[in-house]
Amino acid sequence: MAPFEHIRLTRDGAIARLTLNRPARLNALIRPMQAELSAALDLLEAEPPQVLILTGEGRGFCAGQDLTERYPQIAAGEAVHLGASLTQTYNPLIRRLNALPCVIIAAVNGVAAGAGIGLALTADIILAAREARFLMAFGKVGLGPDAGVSWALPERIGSRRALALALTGGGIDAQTALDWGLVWALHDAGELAAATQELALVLVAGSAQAQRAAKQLLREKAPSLEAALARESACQDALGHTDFYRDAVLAFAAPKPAR
Ligand code: LHQ
Repeated sequence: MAPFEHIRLTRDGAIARLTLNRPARLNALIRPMQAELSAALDLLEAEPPQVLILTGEGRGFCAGQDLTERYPQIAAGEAVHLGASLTQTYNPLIRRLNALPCVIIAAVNGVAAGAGIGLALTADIILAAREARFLMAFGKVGLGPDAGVSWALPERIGSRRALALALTGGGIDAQTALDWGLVWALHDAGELAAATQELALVLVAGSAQAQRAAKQLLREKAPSLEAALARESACQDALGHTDFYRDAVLAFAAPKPAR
């Protein structure tokens, strides 16, 4: 689709695939890569696919921030301003991925560390290779969780587990991630891409409007049952006017010829 150096963005009908492409560094994030991700988001926002697959090239998904990027500054005794880096680059990326109306599948092909977990957590469905790991590497380098992890991880695995991981800087393997509900399904590494494509095809056969509505209803949790019921009613009211719903009801409930 577009010529990038550190990422790839391809599109096949209603399915787009965004691949982090710095395999020698386990797809660790550097500024030019973040700029490319921002340009990719411009394209995805202008023409949203129905399904976006987010994955990594090589044996890693994303090792988080590239720790060599700030080495010269730190080695020279200069101050680094991580807050500015977050507000200017990471936060907009996470915000924009979360705001995409399409279904996002993360195919976590290998290690996801630090901000790499944040990227994976922007997905609605996470598939993972059996060898994948989720490492809260922030703690190991003396940082707290960022890239939306402090918000999204407790929501998926519970606040106590998320806090223990943040405090220890530890990680979990793919099987634990599955057991804790972070991951939807595990696949052998060689089969992850095909399984992801298969799921994407199932999704594109469904109603994009209904998927968008489900995403909104479930991700932006209503503050009360009454608020949820009101939002559901408004949603169904709109979805009841779609061709998809009309065709499905006609196909299912039309009188069958007598046998
Ligand atoms: C890397 C990295 C890496 C550079 C592997 N950087 N080269 C922080 C600051 C600012 C703002 C925003 O947010 C953040 C949040 C964060 O993301 S903080 C967390 C940053 N990430 C890490 O601390 C992870 C560091 N990496 C590791 O601990 C290991 O590499 C893991 C456990 C991910 C993988 O271990 P292995 O499977 O044993 O692979 P490896 O260590 O041999 O890595 C392969 C290569 O990738 C290696 O390079 P080399 O030239 O020796 O082959 C690594 O240096 C490089 N690499 N992560 N983050």
